[in-house]
Amino acid sequence: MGRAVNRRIVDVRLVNIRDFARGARKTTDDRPYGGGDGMVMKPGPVFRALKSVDRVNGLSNVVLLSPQGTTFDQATAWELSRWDQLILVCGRYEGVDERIRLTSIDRELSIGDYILSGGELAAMVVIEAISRLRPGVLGGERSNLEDSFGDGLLEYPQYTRPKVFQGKEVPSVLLSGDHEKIRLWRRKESLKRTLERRPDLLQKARLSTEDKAILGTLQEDI
Ligand code: 4FV
Repeated sequence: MGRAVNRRIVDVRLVNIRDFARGARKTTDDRPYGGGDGMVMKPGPVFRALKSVDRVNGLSNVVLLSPQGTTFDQATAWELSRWDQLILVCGRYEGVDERIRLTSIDRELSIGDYILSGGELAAMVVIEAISRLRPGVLGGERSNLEDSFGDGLLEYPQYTRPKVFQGKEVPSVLLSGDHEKIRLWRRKESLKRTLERRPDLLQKARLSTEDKAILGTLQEDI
């Protein structure tokens, strides 16, 4: 990310919502109408902060990070990586006043079903996942298409030197130099791992005839 920012492939700017708060104490939160614990982010400071951002030729998307959003995934990362500008709104306290959603938000994203203290870490996750899909960010043209979820499956097991570690050997096929055998072994391992750990992904994955044949044999073995 540092290299991407230094090489101006990615530009990350911060807007402090408190700079748009009013009153002596520049409060950004208040008690929830209807009672209850915790505080809510006031709509005014967030609304004014959003208004202060110069939009890049209109192709900008305002994203609110919150547990109520659709779950962020690689497909969403690819989609958002095509935008020229993303404005990521990071909540605090119990969340932002609903009228921010109703007036200013294009989409809502969650990075997972757990509660953080603020949306900042979720925004950082989104920034990293999207930035590495921009051309020139990954060193040595490392293809991000081979990543996990690149084709909707979990990645195959990876090995490097030494050949034997803790008494465990690198699978001989990977030492064979037979690229077709290696491709097939990796595909089988990806399908096997996905079937065992994330069968839900198989519904969405783009599977070839060869994949379906391999899956057939794997399902027989179960
Ligand atoms: C969250 C998530 C998240 C909720 C209240 C911030 C917190 C606090 N954001 N994915 N999970 N946000 O937990 O995106 O304001």
